[in-house]
Amino acid sequence: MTKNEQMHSNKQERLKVILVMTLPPDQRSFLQDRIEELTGLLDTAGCDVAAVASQHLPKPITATHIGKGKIEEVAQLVEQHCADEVVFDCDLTPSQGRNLGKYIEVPIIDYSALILHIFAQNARTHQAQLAVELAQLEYHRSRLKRLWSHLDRIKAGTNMRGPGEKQLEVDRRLITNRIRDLKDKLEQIEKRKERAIDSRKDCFKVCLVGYTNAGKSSLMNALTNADVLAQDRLFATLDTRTSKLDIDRKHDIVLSDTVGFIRNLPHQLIASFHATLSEVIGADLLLHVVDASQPSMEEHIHAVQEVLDTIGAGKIPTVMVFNKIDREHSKTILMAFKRKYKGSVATSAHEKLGLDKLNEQIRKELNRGIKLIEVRFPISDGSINAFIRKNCTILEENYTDKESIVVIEANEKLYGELKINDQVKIKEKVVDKIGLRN
Ligand SMILES: Nc1nc2c(ncn2[C@@H]2O[C@H](COP(=O)(O)OP(=O)(O)OP(=O)(O)O)[C@@H](O)[C@H]2O)c(=O)[nH]1
Ligand SMILES: [Mg+2]
Repeated sequence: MTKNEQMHSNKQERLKVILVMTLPPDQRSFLQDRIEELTGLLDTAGCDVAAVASQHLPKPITATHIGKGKIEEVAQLVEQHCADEVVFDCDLTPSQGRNLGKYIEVPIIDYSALILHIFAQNARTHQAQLAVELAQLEYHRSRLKRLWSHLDRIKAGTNMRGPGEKQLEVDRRLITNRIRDLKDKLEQIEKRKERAIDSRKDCFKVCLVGYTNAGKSSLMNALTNADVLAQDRLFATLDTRTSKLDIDRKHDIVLSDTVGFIRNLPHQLIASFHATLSEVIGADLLLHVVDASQPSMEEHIHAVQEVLDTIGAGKIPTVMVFNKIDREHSKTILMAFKRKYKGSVATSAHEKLGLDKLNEQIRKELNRGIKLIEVRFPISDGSINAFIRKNCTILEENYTDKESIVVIEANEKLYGELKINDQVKIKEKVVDKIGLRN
């Protein structure tokens, strides 16, 4: 049984690890927060931190990331605590992993491997399992050499390849085939997902995003009757769930809950979770949920913004939601954050505080840029007629022999959709009448 399977199958048997922190000197003040976060991640992965070794080098050492003295210290800590693994707070190159392995006898796990392991542990649906397997294989493909290098020592001659190298080729081919297979399967799922998203194209799509454990799923449950899983566990949600948000008499609004983010989310995961993240990319509005009881909430906000930028969702209108305000936290800090992020809302999903304000803010965003427009379309075109009747507030209605002429209110989204239809002629009557219906 591999170590990962061992971690997975036997929850009672927890592993002891030595944690190595490598923050550069200018980030030293985050050390305690980062140790706590890593300890939380390791706890989720079924590991206990036996000891922490830190080194704050301005630039990592190319061959081993940390210096020789620190490696010796880590090796001693492993012996002293009979540790099962050494976990780094950062990513290691394959050669750094190999070099460190010469001095440290237990497995060495880097940050990406740890996050991938937790995702694998929590993947419940078929789609999430495929996406995690793909990310893990992409990660391992570049590290394959390490597994088989011991066989290379049995090389027969300079022109002959050792058994390790042949084995490596076989493994690489198997992995490449499996990766292709997984990508095909995920592409099929993505197509199905696109069709589902397309069927909601007339709806105003709101998506909960945020750092893992911020309370996105709890808010989803508090705002709708979706009944999604909310747990004090990192990456409890790895899929998307969408539910109707019944807060506006005219518009259909849907709310989606999705996978949480973390600092330095492995790029393999971002790529393989594309189908899941498509819900975020296609949203009209993001609710960026922040755990306001976390001292490092600003850092969390930046980490989430970074992921949003990476996936191309950085420019979607966003409402900041400072959640868990029932917990002890500094009111002055929260005030400063609310000032910085205009239109933000403070909530408690547990105590159901601030939910009306949040709904009001969503309605405001829905009506952002509302315009009063005159729309002319062929009287014979039933689909445009039906679209307008379903989605818009009609203020005036007239007819000629060939045309229907209606004066309607349309928000930016509806306006955009009408504008691309070449059967429709639009004349703006009043520009940007925000709050027209209030
Ligand atoms: N005190 C308090 N706890 C909350 C609140 N909202 C959520 N929690 C708790 O925070 C933990 C994480 O909540 P989730 O809703 O699962 O968080 P999430 O953002 O969906 O997390 P992931 O899916 O893992 O990314 C759970 O233990 C919740 O009970 C809140 O308003 N107040
Ligand atoms: Mg969740």
